[in-house]
Amino acid sequence: MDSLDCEIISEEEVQEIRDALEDGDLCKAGEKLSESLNEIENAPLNIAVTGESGSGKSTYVNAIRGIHDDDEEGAAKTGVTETTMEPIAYPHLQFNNVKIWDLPGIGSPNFKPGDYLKAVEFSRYDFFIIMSSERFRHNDMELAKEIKSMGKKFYFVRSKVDSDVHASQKRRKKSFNEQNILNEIRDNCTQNLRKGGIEDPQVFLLSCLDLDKYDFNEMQETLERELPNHKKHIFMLCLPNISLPILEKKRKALKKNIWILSVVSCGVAAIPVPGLSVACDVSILVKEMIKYRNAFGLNHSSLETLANRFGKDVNELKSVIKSPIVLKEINKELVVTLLSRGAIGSLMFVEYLASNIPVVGTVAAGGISFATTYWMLSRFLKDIAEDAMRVLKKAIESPV
Ligand SMILES: Nc1nc2c(ncn2[C@@H]2O[C@H](COP(=O)(O)OP(=O)(O)O)[C@@H](O)[C@H]2O)c(=O)[nH]1
Ligand SMILES: [Mg+2]
Repeated sequence: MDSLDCEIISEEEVQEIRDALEDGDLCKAGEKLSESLNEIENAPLNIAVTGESGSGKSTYVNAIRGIHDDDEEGAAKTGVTETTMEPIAYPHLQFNNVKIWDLPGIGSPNFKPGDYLKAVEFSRYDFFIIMSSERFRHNDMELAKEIKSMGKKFYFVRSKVDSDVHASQKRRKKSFNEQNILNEIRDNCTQNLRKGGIEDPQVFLLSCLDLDKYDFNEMQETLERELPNHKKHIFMLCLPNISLPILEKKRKALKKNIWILSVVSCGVAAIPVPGLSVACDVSILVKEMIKYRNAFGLNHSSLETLANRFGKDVNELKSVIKSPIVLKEINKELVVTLLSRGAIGSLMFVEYLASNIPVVGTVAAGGISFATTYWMLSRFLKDIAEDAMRVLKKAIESPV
C-alpha cells in the first residue's frame, strides 16, 4: 500500500470495500444502505435516570450531556427537593434524538415501584440507571426488581464515590487504600442486589465531579455492548468528550460508516464536481462533516464551554487546531473545493482497489466518486480527531 496513507485507510477497510465492490454495482446498493444509515443516524435513545432524592440524578444528567455548570441554561436543576411526579426530558445538545430523562425521586417510605414505573411511563425508556449514594436502600432494590419484571434493563450506579474516598482518606490515614474502599462499596451493592433476588447485577461506581474516573469507562463499554446494534452508533457519539479514549472511540464509530456514506452519496447525483467526471451528493458530505465537528465538540459553542470549564481562553484552545477546515463554515462550496483537491489521492486509491479486482463499467465510474468521497471523509475524520485530542490536552494542561 505504497501510494496510500495507511493511517487514513486501514488494510481491513480496503478489504471491506473490495468485498462490497465484488458484490456488484455500488451505486445500486446505495438506496438500501441509505435506509440503514438513516436508521442508524436517527435511532431514538431514551435513557431514564432514577433513584432517591439527592442521590445525584440531576447532576449525572448534566454531566453526561457535557454540562459542567449546573447553573447553565438548559441544565437540570440540582440540589433542589423534587416535588413533581413528572419525568423531565433533556435532549442531548448535539443529537436531539437522544434524550436523558431525569425521573422523580423515589423517596417515600411507602414507595410502590409498580405505580411509580407506570407514572413515569416506563415503556418509553431503552434502559434505566438507578442512582444510589451512601447506604444501599431497600427502595432501590424494590425498584430494580420491578424494572426487571417489566422486561427492562437497569444498571445500578453507586454515585458520589469521590466523597467516600475522600472521607476514608481523612479518617484512616495509615490504612487508606482507594482500591479496597471501591471494592468494598461495589461488593456491598452487588450482595444487596443479589439478596433481593437479582442474580447478575451490574454495579458501577461513579463520581459526577470526576466523570471519567472510577467505573465510567467500564459502564459505557457495557452499555455499548448491550444496546441493540442500530443504537450503538448514536450512543457512542453522544458521550461527553472527557477523555482521549472516548475521542478515539468516536473516531472509530464514525469511521465504520464512511464507506456506507460514500456509497450513498455516489448513488445520488446532485452537484458535479468541477474537473472530475463524477457526481456525488455534496449535501450528505456537508451534513456528515458538521456531525463530526459536533461529535468531537469542536463547534464554537462547545469550544467556549470547554474553555470556561478549564478557565482557559477559547483562542488558546483554537490555536492548537491544525485542520484549516474545522473552524470554517462547512458548506457546499467548501466541500466541492475539497473534493477537487482530494481527487489525486482518491484516484490512487481507486487504482489500488482496481488492481486487485475487476472494476468495469458503472462500477468504475461509481468507484471514482466513491473513492473520492471515501478519501475525503477519512482524511477529515483523521484530522478532526487529532485536533480534538490536541484541544482536550490543551484544555486540561495546567498553566505554566
Ligand atoms: N461529592 C459529590 N457530590 C455530588 C455528586 N453528584 C451530585 N452531588 C451533589 O449531591 C447533591 C444532590 O444532587 P442532585 O443531582 O440534585 O440529586 P437528585 O435529587 O438525585 O437530582 C447536590 O448538592 C450535588 O452537587 C458526586 O458525584 N459527588
Ligand atoms: Mg434532581
